[in-house]
Amino acid sequence: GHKAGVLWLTGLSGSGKSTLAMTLQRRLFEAGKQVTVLDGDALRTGLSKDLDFSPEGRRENIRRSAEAAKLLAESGHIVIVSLISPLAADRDMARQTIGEGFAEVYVSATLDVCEGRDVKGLYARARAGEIPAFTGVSAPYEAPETPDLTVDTGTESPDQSLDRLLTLVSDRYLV
Ligand code: GGZ
Repeated sequence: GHKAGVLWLTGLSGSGKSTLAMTLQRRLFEAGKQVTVLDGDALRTGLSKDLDFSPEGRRENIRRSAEAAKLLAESGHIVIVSLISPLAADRDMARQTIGEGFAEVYVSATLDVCEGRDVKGLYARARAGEIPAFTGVSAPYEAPETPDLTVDTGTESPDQSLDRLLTLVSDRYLV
C-alpha cells in the first residue's frame, strides 16, 4: 500500500457522497488518522467560487481539487474528495495528478433514487429548466468502468457502505 492517499468519491447529486465523506472522516479521525474532506458543495463557495458548471468549469474545479488533495496526501493525510466529477477524462486527470495513492469510489445510486430523494429540491428545479446543465438531467454523468470500490447507497445501509470504505482505507494506506 501507499502511505496516505486520496479517496475520490464520484456520483450524482444526492447519491450520498457528502454524507459518506463526513461519516468516514469522523471514523478515521476517531481512529487517530489525519484526514481532510474536500467537498464540491463547500469548495464552490470558496476555492472554486469563480467557476460555473460548464464542462470547463467542472474540469478546473476537479483540477484544483486534485492538486490540493495531492499536497495534503503528501503531508500524510487521508483525503476524501467528494465531487460529482461526471466525466471519465476529468477523473483520469485527477488520477494522473495524484498518482499511486488515488482510489476511485463510485457512489452509485440511480438517477431515480437521487431524484426521488431530492433533498435540496435541485432536481425539481432542473426539470423546470431553472438550473441549466444539471448532471443527470441536462448534463452527462459517465459512471466509472473500473472503480476501486462501488458503494450503492440505494440498496445498502450507510453502515455497510462505511464498513467497505474503511476496509478500502486499511487495505490501501499505511496510515
Ligand atoms: C450539478 C449542481 C449544479 C449543476 C449546482 N449540476 O448535491 P449538491 O448540489 O449539494 O452538490 C452539487 C454540487 C456539485 O458540485 P461539484 O463541484 O461536485 O460538481 S463537479 O464535480 O461537476 O464540478 C449540487 C450543486 O453543486 N449544483 N448546480 N448544474 N450539480
